[in-house]
Amino acid sequence: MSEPTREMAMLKIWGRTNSLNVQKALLCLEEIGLPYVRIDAGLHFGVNDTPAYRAMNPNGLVPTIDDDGFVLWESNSIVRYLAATHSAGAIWLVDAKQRALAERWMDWQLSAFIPAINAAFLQLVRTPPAQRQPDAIEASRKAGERAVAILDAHLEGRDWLAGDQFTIAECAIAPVAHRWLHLPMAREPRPNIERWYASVMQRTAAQKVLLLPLT
Ligand SMILES: N[C@@H](CCC(=O)N[C@@H](CS)C(=O)NCC(=O)O)C(=O)O
Repeated sequence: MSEPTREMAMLKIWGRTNSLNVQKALLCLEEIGLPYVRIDAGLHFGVNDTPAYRAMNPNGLVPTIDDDGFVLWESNSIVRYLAATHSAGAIWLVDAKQRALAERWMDWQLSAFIPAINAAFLQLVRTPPAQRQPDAIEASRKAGERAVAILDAHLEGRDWLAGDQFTIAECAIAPVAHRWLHLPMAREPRPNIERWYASVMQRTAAQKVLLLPLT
């Protein structure tokens, strides 16, 4: 007698759509074309402070995914897992050296890009004008400019961050670049980033995930 077959559960992702870390995972899911159910969580939605959520993700942060019982948190790890399991040879580069060059930008996004611009984002988008700290905004603006100068120089003469196509590097960097480019403050012109960002935004996945006001 043959074993009864079990339907795979659809992938679930917890996280609000205005979270940049959630956007990284959503961008990856949309690029891959994998069906998923998204559950609002974080900030005013709550959910991420419940015992049930913390049992999945002890950090109480978003995003978290559940892929048929396989639970994973940390947005870049989620991007790597989804791309490796569903997009080998496309957004997941199979060649180890090529992939390392893409993954480097994911690590740079976490360790350098977001730390540089986060204070400016929190001040300009999530802090009432009367409570803003101009010095904190200016320090973050300057740090952001130093970071994007590195990114802009890398994109000189390149269409994509690594290899010759949209990869996991874009999944991690594009939501942060989108945030930087839409912060209500003065910025230096960065022609290579602007050209690359325009290419990213021509893609249906990016239009679905990133065309939101900053909130
Ligand atoms: N390193 C984690 C950071 C996750 C994180 O900081 N998530 C933020 C949103 S971008 C969060 O959960 N904030 C609390 C909340 O939304 O309630 C990752 O990349 O997944």
